[in-house]
Amino acid sequence: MNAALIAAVLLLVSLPVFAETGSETARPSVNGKLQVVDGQLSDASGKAVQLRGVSTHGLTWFPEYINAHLFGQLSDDWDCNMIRLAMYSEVYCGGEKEENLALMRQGIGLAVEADMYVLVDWHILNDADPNENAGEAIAFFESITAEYSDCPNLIFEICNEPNGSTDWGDVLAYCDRVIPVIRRNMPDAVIVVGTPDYDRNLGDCLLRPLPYNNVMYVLHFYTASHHESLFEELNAAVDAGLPVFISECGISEASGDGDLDFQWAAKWFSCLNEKRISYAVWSLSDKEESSAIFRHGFDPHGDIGDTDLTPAGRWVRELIRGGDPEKITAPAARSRQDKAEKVRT
Ligand code: IDC
Repeated sequence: MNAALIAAVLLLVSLPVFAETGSETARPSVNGKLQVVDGQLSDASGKAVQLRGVSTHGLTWFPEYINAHLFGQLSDDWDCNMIRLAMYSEVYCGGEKEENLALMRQGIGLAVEADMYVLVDWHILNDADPNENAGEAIAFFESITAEYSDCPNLIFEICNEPNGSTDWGDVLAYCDRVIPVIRRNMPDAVIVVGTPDYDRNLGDCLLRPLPYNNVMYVLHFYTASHHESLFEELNAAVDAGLPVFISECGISEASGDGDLDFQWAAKWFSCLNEKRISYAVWSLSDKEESSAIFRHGFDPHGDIGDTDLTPAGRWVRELIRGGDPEKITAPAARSRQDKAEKVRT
């Protein structure tokens, strides 16, 4: 057999494997504009898709991470088909609007170049109720949707994590102000909406769903903190037909630091893969906290080598590349080197 024939036979043998595992990665250039069909995120033709990617840390805290070489590696080498751009509303509204806007625009442009979907995140956190800065949010979404109205890559996350005393009624009121603004410029864009208690309460959304098409409800989990009850919250909501989107999750504790829990990570991500639920993992940074993907001191303009990754980063890369969550090798505990690094700094 000559080489070309061998290659053709190998290709034929491998095709059914791809079809069976559904490991093909949806891309904006191929799959086009997204929509929600029967509770499932789907492509322009109505085919179910799962987006897998990472979330930046606060844009202005890690601005160097918004660069073409890094985004290119995430897309090509990690197989990310989505990136989330986390723009802290408190920082934006607190006087750093221009810096944030510039990084947001740059990030969107680079995501488009790298053929990834991009989640535009209005990252409320200490501003616990999205209504607090709703005026700024409306102006922001109005200008971004006017600017990118023809771009199929964009998904809008209109409030990161409502918390404190904010209830679903408050979020609904905010949605009624913001969603029509987005819809004027982009009538079909997918919009994902934060839920009360730091995106951990889907029950009220089931009782009072939003009166808009192409919206999804957000749940966030951190595998070293969130186990049975939140896992059940997700499963019950999805089984009841609610479109759920995991715009942020981690394999650390909810603080973004502390222990990693790979066993619960396997359970959570197996469930997401099985149900084709999209997710972005926190965070694309080298901050000295266990959820960071990169070791402290990583040069974000350089090539990503294995030793640049933290234990979380190594696991997450295999996950996004399509590894079976139950089979990805997990380090037994934080390595001595990690602990030493932590003590030194
Ligand atoms: C955390 C960061 C941490 C930062 C803190 C406050 O990891 O470095 O000091 O925010 O800005 C969330 C939030 C996300 C948190 C993350 C981890 O959406 O902003 O980032 N987390 O605590 N929800 C649950 C966990």
